[in-house]
Amino acid sequence: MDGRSAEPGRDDAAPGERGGHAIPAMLQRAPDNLEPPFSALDGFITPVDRFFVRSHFEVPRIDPDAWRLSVEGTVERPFEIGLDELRRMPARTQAALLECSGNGRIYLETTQVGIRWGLGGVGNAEWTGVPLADLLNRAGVRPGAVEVILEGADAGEHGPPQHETPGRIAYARSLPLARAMSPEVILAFRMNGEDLPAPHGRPVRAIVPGWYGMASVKWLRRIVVVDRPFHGFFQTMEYAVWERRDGLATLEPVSEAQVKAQIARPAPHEIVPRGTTYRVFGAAWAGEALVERVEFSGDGGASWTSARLLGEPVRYAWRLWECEWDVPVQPGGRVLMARATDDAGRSQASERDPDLRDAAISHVLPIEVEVR
Ligand SMILES: Nc1nc2c(c(=O)[nH]1)N[C@H]1C(S)=C(S)[C@@H](COP(=O)(O)O)O[C@H]1N2
Ligand SMILES: [Mo]
Repeated sequence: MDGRSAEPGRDDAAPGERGGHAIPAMLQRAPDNLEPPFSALDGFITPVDRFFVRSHFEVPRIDPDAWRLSVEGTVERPFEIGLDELRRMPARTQAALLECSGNGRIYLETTQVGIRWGLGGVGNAEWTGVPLADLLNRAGVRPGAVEVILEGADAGEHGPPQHETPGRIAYARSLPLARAMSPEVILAFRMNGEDLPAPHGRPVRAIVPGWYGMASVKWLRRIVVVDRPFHGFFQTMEYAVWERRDGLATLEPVSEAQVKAQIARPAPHEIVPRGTTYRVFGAAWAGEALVERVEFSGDGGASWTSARLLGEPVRYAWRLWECEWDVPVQPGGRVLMARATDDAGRSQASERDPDLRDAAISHVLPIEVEVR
């Protein structure tokens, strides 16, 4: 058997993806958090039924006809807008990757509180929506504004005892004003050409391309322009990392996604036939930058070869890649690795940086397979 033919839909496809079906794993129920197997990767766009779901609270029930989004705070002309009016505004369609900042958490050794993602907390979809800047300009941002808070309609009490919230809080995240004003930050109502599905934010969610998924607030209900930094739960207690400045550690909200390559096939713990040539296949992404290079190692990082980048570069989306691996004749466990570098020369770290807490898992991951 040759690894080249290890494609979903073929008879020799990895378990869990036979016939092209990739059954997402339920990582948590109520709220449902779903992780499809990353090994089912088979194209540039992730179909909706294979797109991971990360929700902190139950999906809010929203009647699209009654839905209103308010734009308020440090603005000249606060207003509300409904779905029909939003859909009539000039929209743009763009591919963008979402990676949960906890994607890959099973590779961390520390005791963690977050959801235990494997490699599947990432997807690449095509989103259609209206630039946030167009709504902010209509409201007229007042001088002194520094951030824009995006608030979802989902709410609840949250976290283990050491993280208790002050009663019910809504899911909310802020963006620096300059980022909120950039044209690719959109309020999306379509995903891969369909109306946005309920688990992904129906009727309208934000898409903040190049940032980790937590910034792309689902089920939008309020946009609040503020004249001081927001220190909400989801950018302090969670989704925040330590930065060192002048020898002092300061907690900063997680923002831009870091450069990263993942191996889709072979899947972790897949049995690979010895002495064959296996077509290793995966995806790489680089936040707001472009992927410049992907390297592959079949021997736990001792030696590296360049992978082929497939297709064309698309900013904010992932880039598929492949690499031939001469599988050793000697049976036994092997550790595979992939490492990406972006066009600013940034590369993945080989060791985990503990300042990143349980977020932004972008160091080189060891993928164990069995050669037989
Ligand atoms: N309102 C709201 N928006 C949210 C979340 C949430 O729980 N509530 N989760 C965030 C996180 S952590 C991620 S990774 C992405 C996941 O988007 P998806 O479920 O469409 O994949 O949504 C973000 N937006
Ligand atoms: Mo996330």
